[in-house]
Order: sequence, then structure tokens, then C-alpha cells
Amino acid sequence: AFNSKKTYGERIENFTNIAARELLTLMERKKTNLSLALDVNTKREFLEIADKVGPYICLLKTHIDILVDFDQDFIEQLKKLQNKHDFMIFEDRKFADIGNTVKHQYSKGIYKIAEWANITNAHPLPGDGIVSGLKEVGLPLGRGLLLLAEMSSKGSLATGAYTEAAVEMARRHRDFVIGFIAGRKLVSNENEDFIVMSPGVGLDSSKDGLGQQYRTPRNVILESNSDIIIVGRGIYESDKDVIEEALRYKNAGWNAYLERLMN
Ligand code: 5BU
Repeated sequence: AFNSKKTYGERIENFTNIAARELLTLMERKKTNLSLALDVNTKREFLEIADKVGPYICLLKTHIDILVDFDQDFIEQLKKLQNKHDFMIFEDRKFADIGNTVKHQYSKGIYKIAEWANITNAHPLPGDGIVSGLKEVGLPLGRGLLLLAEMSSKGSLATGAYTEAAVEMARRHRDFVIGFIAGRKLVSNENEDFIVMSPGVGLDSSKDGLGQQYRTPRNVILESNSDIIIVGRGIYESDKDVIEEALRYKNAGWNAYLERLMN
């Protein structure tokens, strides 16, 4: 069967990459395809929300450089929550430089992303060297990479031939590139599998004031055959309880997946 018709668990064998295998295993076990994009600015807010929503997500997506009070203690607290709630961590770093530079950016500096982020992402824009540079650091640590094949924002230039070239690049680095950021499944071949994660998911609004465009979990998972919904403000900026909102998205994402399997 095509990979969109297979369960997350059945797809584990399609990957050699440790992070991909671990992620699919975790999704099957926790029955969730929800990733929380936790874009808040303080350690306290971040850790509080992550502790509440942790049970319902497979992946916690970070923008580590927006924390105003980042320190090493934050990483220790984050790792504690990761063990407590059993989720993986995706630093949405969007690397975009030459291989040698991204190697340093990935492993060094204040954030040392490779030490704690199971997954990160990169723009294919600079060419294959960006993947090779990140791979030198990440693969020995069991990390995985997503290529930005599409973006959710209005007017994105990542379309058409660019998106196709991102798929080709991923094919040349199957050991490290585990999938894509995209709005839809890009490869519909039962012999090759990539994990697709989609940002720009919301149940209550269609856009923000800065170019973001929202689609529903059902649209993304059932109609577009994506694998993971990435939800930020829809969960943590709601007037309702964050746990209630997380559950609402978790259920919407998982039900759309179950419906896809049955169709
Ligand atoms: P929101 O609050 O659900 O709109 O947050 C979306 C998150 O996904 C936010 O962290 C963005 O940086 C991220 N994102 C995105 O919105 N669109 C994209 O194409 C990519 C990332 Br890549």
C-alpha cells in the first residue's frame, strides 16, 4: 500500500535514521500526530505550557533564539520534561548558509542545538553542502533533518521547481533527511517514504496579520496526506484552557489520520 495508507508504526521499517524511527514509534505509542510550536519568550511560560501539553504531543517545536532568559538550566529543564512526557524536540532553526557555517551554527554558539534537538530543519537554497555540513554533526548523534520544501506563508517562493529540487536533494541524503516541511505529501511512491510536517494549522482562524495562512487538521492530514500537524497560537493563545485546546487538536489530527487509513 502507499505510505499514506500505512500506519505510522508500519512505516518505521522504511527508515534507517534513528530519529525518524523513534518519532514514528512514539506517535504510534502515544496516538498523536500533534506538534506544539511553543513560541513564547520566557523560560517560565515555556516550561509551564510544555509540562501541561507534553502528554498530548509527539514533537515539541522550539525557536530557541526567542527566549529572553535562555540559559543552560533551560536545556536541563527541557530534557526533564522530555523524559517525563515522552516527546521529541524539533528546533525550527531553518539553517540557510554554506555547509561549513551551518556545522558551527548547529553544534556551537550558545545554543548547541545538536546536543538537545532530535530534529532540525534547513532551507535547500544553498545546495547539497548545507545537508552535508549538518549531517557531519547530526548523524553521529542520531539526529534527523527536514528540508523546507514549502512554506505556509502567503507569497512563499518555495513552490514548483524549487519544491521538486528539495525532494531531489532529500533523495540524495536518505540517511539524514527524514522528511519535509510542506503542506502536503510530496512523494507518492510506495518504495520511498518521507515524514511530512505541516505548519499553518488552526481551527479557528484562516490567517494572522503577517502572512500566515491556516488550514484545518483534516485538510492537512486527510486531504493532503501530511503526517504531522504543527500548531502554535491555536493552542497556547486560546482563551480556553491550553490542555483542552491541545486535546482538541490532538483528536482532530488523529481522527483525520484514522479516516485516511480507512478510506
Ligand atoms: P502558529 O502560531 O501556529 O502560526 O505558529 C506556526 C509555527 O510554525 C511558527 O513557529 C513558525 O515559525 C513555524 N512555521 C510556519 O508557520 N510556516 C512555515 O512554513 C514554517 C514554519 Br517552515
